Amino acid sequence: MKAALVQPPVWWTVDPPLGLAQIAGCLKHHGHEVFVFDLNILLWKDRLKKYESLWGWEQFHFWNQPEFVSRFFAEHEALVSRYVESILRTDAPVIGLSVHNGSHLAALEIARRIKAGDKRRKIVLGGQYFFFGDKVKEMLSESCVDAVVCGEGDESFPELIRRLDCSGSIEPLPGVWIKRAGGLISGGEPIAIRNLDRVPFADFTGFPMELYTDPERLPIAASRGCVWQCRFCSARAFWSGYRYMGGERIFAEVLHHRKLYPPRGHVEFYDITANGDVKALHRFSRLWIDEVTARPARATGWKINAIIRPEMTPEVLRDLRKANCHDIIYGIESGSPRLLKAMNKGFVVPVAEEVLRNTRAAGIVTVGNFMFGFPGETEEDFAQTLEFLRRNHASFSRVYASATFTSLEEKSYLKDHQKDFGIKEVPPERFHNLYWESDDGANTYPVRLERYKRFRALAISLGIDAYKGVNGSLEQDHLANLAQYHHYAGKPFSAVANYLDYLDGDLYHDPTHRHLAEQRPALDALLRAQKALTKANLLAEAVPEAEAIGRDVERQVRDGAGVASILAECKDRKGEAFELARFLARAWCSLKSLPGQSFRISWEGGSFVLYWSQEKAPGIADLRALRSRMDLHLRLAEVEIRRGEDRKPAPACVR
Ligand code: B12
Ligand code: SF4
Repeated sequence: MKAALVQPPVWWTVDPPLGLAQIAGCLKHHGHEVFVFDLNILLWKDRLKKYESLWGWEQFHFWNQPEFVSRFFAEHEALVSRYVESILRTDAPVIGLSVHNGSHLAALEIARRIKAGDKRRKIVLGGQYFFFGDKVKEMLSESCVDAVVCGEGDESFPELIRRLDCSGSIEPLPGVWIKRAGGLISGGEPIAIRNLDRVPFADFTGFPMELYTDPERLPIAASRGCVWQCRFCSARAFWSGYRYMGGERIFAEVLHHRKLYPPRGHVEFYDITANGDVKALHRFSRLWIDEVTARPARATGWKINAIIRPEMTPEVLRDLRKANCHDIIYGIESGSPRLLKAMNKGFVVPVAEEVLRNTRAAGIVTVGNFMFGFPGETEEDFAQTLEFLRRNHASFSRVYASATFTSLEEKSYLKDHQKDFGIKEVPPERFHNLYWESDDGANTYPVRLERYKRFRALAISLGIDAYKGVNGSLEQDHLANLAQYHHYAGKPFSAVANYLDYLDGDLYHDPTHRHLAEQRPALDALLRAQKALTKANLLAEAVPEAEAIGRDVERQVRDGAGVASILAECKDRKGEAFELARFLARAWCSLKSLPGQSFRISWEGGSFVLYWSQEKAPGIADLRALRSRMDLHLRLAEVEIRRGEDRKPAPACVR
């Protein structure tokens, strides 16, 4: 049977999406004809300039915003329609879309267009978005979706298609949800594949290989799951248990790709933990050493994610290197023994130091992942991490400082036990995986960002390569994230200032322009309030009962009075006292015009001070400066949108 497979945005652009290639391999193995459409890379290639940086992974969250995604599709309509027509032209009766966190809305946009083109096509969704099962009903309730495959699709999807071929309808199978008689039916729990040696090779034929940004690299996954259960990690929830391919099976797949793609001399292992079974990894290395000794032209560099364990002996590491293992990335996370324990990491510091030293000594690029602000991390713990880096700097070729510091990942132990870790409780609608803070307020996003920066600065000063992020600039992304954090924390001025700083480096970033535009009414109201308050403060010097008037006006506003009725009540107040009440009433009333905002005016040291949420309002000059920068940016954005085709950078006079 014919099947079309589609990768919607957003996925990264470095190499072909392995999940889709894996499904393609499985379908071909069962004799189906497969057509692949990596719309992620195709749309990335021809995206409008204002969406240029949207493929940076710290910005994936924009793809979870319905309004943003529909605008993106509307603005790329001609392109999308062309691809949808090509999908329809394959005549494939079944079309599978690979969905991840960040691509579910785009998947629906594409599915709707396919169904509108031909409603007989069966649309099946699969991918990591459905590993937990909680998103199934929502997605399946969309009329454009016919079925959802939960969990690993290697066996269930080919079986679904086989039955469709026989019976003409989609049947419920373990892991597969379908629609029937107006309801949703589950075929039962998904089955995790126990024997990975049985899984067919991933298939990259049909992917536009010339478009991926790394021309040398091919992905492979030789195991699923992890042997540990670190508190912050969601690996266990994604992949049950730890399953791995034998050395021979890994060898066979690497060799297969090596022969098919001679220019692609690097294999990237997407295993979360490639050394969960050191013997299998070692066996693969020995086979690969024999192969490249016999045929040096086949030499392939490769890279793995690994855990620190004593079985990574100098002998194993030397063999890995001989087999051309270039890089090993170890999850170190912290140099504090106390914190490593709290994280449930399965190693102790001395073993880490030894394994790192031996890895480097074997000639392997030795990389350490570090994270910041794990709940309970004190300045002393962090100092131990810095000390660990100093002490072991000669063992590190590179460090990856986690750009999300400590993220509360869905289904991680940490996310599910926030209270036990002293994370401040917030209503579910305010929950944010990045912007959480500790009960005592000592561990916040800015604090974590600060530690991240100090860590990177130390690494750089020690001559260690400090990784700079994927597809973009981490500094830029942090400004955007900091802006969102301030927005989240109810500090709109700081948010606006960060957005503006962000735009200085990424002038065309459409979502940021829109965030700023959303802030404008609030800024205008605040500007009016601040002006009125400045006048009130000038008068306050001459009015002894200023504070009492302030309280009186505040009470009246709280009771719902407007400027006119407040002034009517103040008739008996004369001259400056009356004027003071007038300006205070104006300030209050313009603030009241901001729905959903919290603010207060307090009397401090003989004058009135305006607070907007927790943020002290900036002075009038700062406000003007902000406004003029904002206007300039918005004007440029509008000009840019009008200019359409001509997308040359605007003159450099941004500020
Ligand atoms: C490559 C990768 C990345 C890349 C690219 C990801 C991207 N979104 O562009 C980068 C570096 C950008 C990245 C970033 C992040 N990642 Co990541 N990443 C991976 C990694 C290593 C490989 C993915 C892969 O190719 N797997 C192998 C293939 C074979 O599996 P698969 O895609 O799931 O395919 C199977 C099924 O899903 C299904 N299937 C897939 N497609 C289809 C289609 C159909 C039609 C059907 C029927 C079935 C089906 O069948 C396939 C075979 O069984 C995984 C770890 C892992 N081994 O999975 C983590 C992983 C996906 N990442 C993870 C995390 C936590 C992150 C980050 C949040 C990290 C961070 N703190 O910043 C970010 C967030 C990015 C995001 N919003 O998605 C988590 C969970 C992700 C999540 N969505 O919650 C994972 C599982 C690692 C872990 N901790 O367990 N990641
Ligand atoms: S070792 Fe890595 S993949 Fe395994 S549980 Fe810990 S953080 Fe997750």
